[in-house]
Amino acid sequence: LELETGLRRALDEDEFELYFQPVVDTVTGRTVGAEALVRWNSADGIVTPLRFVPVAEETGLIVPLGAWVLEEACRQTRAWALAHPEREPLRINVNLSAVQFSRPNIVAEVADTLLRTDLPPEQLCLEITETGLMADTELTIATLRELKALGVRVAIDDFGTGYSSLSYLQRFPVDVVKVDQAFTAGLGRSQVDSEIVAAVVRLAAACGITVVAEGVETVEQRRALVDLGCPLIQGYLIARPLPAGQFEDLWLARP
Ligand code: G
Ligand code: G
Ligand code: MN
Ligand code: NA
Repeated sequence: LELETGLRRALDEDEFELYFQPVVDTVTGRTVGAEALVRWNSADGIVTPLRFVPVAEETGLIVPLGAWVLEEACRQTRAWALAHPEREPLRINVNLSAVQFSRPNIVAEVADTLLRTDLPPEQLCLEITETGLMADTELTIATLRELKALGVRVAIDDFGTGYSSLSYLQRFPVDVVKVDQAFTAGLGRSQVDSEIVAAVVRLAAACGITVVAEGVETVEQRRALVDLGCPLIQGYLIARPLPAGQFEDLWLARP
């Protein structure tokens, strides 16, 4: 309850901030995009979303918070593109919780946000967890189709941690699969994890889906992912999630 009160006040007082973690092309080394990750700058220091997102979901506060995250991520991404027209525009990944995704007006909200922020739809990718996608499959597929019709991209987040099967890659109209960091951690240590990542990369390619390996922390893991043909990586090896200014500096400092 204390956390809930704090969250309400934090929304009113603008205490949330977006951090950005680069998503990098394994072949060119270029930063092609970023994942937006919310932070709460509370009076007691920075609070991780692991603590407050579940509370926000239970209380419904995820709706206004999620709307703020989406708007701020789109606004910032558009601002970067306008400030640096010589650079390839960044793709921005925004996490949508299952609660947000299953609201009847989610597609209209996304469309309105794109209009308000003037962000080209193809620059936005919405990340939805495997578990979030499974809730109601007919409705899920219909919503995914409507989002795709807007021109935005959709990613399955934390792939491999829920009850998904590989057949989901064919069933759900998604553009990106994010391989959970647990599998990345197993690369070079667990033959099975390596085989799983290899299978996901192969199947995704066959379905026209791109793959991001999350949680890349070592050069050995990056090497293994390059060898497996994984096109995109994200993780502490490249950068931690960074405040907007630091992310921009890193983006501009690289080719
Ligand atoms: O950013 P990490 O840095 O600690 O994030 C922890 C968890 O919180 C992850 O599962 C991440 O997906 C989730 N998370 C981070 N930002 C957001 C957000 O803006 N919306 C939602 N729904 N989840 C988020
Ligand atoms: O659930 P989701 O994948 O959206 O959340 C991403 C989470 O992973 C965030 O908490 C982010 O801070 C964290 N993260 C990003 N890169 C790494 C990494 O290389 N190692 C670890 N352990 N966590 C990471
Ligand atoms: Mn994510
Ligand atoms: Na993830």
